[in-house]
Amino acid sequence: MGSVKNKKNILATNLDKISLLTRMINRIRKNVMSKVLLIYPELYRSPFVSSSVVAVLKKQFELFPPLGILYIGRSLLDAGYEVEAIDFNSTSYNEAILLRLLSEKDAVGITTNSFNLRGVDRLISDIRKAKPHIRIVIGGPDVTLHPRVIEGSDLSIAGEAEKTAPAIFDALLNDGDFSKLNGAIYKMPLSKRTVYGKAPYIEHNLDSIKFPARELLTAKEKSQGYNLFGEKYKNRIATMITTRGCPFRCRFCACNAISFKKYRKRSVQSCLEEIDQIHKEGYVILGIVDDNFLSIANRKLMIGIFNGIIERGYKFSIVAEGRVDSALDEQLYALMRRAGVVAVIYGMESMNQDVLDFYRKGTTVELNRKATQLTYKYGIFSFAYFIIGTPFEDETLIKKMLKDMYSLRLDMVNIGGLLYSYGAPLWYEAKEKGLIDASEYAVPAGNEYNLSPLSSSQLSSLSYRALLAFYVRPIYWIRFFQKAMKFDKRALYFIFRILQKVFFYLFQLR
Ligand code: B12
Ligand code: SF4
Repeated sequence: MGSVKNKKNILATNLDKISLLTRMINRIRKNVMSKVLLIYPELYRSPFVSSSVVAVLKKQFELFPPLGILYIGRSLLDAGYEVEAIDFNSTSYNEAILLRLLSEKDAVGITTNSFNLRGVDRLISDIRKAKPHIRIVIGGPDVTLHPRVIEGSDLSIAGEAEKTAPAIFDALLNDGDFSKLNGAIYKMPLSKRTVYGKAPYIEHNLDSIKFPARELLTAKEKSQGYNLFGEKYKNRIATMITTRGCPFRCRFCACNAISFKKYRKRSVQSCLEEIDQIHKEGYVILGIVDDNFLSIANRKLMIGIFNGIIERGYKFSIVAEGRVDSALDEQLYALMRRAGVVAVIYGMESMNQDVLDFYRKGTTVELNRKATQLTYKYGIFSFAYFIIGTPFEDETLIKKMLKDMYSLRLDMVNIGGLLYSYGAPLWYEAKEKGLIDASEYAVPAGNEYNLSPLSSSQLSSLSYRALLAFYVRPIYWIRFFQKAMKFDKRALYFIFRILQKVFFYLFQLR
């Protein structure tokens, strides 16, 4: 009797195994057949960012390939999907291209941020016209900040998604249960009631994420590339990210809401392995696109990465973003130069200490000066962001601040009006004071909302005029040519290309 029972048990276990195997094979076969298109939509003119800046960005700043869809692409490729990707900032949007890409696709994944929503709307409507029943899923910073179903899509996903992407597309394509998906937001088919799935996913161990599938956007035969640095370098620009989130809490910045206040770092070893791969794949320009890479808070990782690049003898031209507190350690600048950093982008925000304190920036006007001096000394191109429009900044204070800004030896600046954007501490404060409504996701500072003594259009025109004035100063050019001697040859070429494009568009828009 016992042995019959045993045999039955063994048979049952084997049948279980066979059925699991069959399900796995079916799933793999299904996935092999499933074809996914990932899209980074076109940036649209926005009512709240200076239109000149948006236009310059839109027309000429196909700076870097977007990483989000490349990470998701890698994870889908590994799961057996066929994947194509397109960035409609590097390849101009047109319906014919979209139609070609959509043919034979089963699903589309789109990244949205708060600045490309109009592009996303048009995209979804064009996709639906061409393929009414194709499955569409939307993710990205705007959904994370403001979890909702994006009109016309089947599913929206808040949070990070490289680990969950196969499950998301599996559910999407096989009528799976969305409620089990992390960060899912969708509507019930009949009642149209909005339903939220499990909590958004956030990866705690960044080293466990596979490297992005860069080939999806830079393969010559498929992509128009990123033309900012010229034809020769079009497909030789790579980006990477070494940390997610930020340890600081500036009041105007939504970064901590997007990363759920979780600051995470990769190990030096993982970053260098990715850099080895990027080098092997022939990329020449490397953008390190962390929210905050250059910072004294990130000193160990910076030193490890830059030393690794120097030891390997790689000759990248590197661009990185960060804080001026990096100026507390001059050695970092010497190291950056040796590792091939050609340009740094600082969030300086203001040359008025009260303004910096209002933003809880945690930096000083003196550090702004020091960082500019060190960037100058080591022959690195400096680009800094400034913001005007705190509640106490009148025209006199702003003009004084701009004068102080002009005294810095910066190579390029961007001056924008303060934006109360959803997710940033200032947005919540203004909402609590009843100055803005919960439904207003990006409000430009201005007296229309009692947020500034000046109107938003005054702030916008002040910033645009200041931007132009910055470049027409003779002293700017004298300093620039003095510094140009310090740039290495390739950096100089890139820098001239950037400036040439900026001027062309700034003056064209005048
Ligand atoms: C590099 C960068 C740029 C570069 C390059 C852009 C590019 N091609 O990627 C440049 C300088 C051009 C740029 C420009 C701008 N940027 Co920018 N940028 C970044 C930055 C620093 C890194 C982006 C990145 O690669 N992240 C890493 C990847 C892995 O994350 P991710 O893209 O969010 O993708 C993950 C999830 O969102 C999700 N996901 C993404 N897409 C999808 C799709 C699907 C289907 C699913 C399921 C999931 C999913 O899964 C991904 C993997 O986990 C981010 C900040 C940040 N840390 O993300 C800001 C950020 C995206 N930018 C921002 C802004 C405001 C801008 C500008 C408007 C700036 C300006 N004032 O002009 C412009 C607009 C550009 C545009 N085309 O829309 C904001 C957007 C905020 C918002 N409310 O939406 C961010 C979040 C910065 C911030 N803290 O506020 N930017
Ligand atoms: S502005 Fe920069 S330093 Fe401040 S919180 Fe945002 S990313 Fe961090």
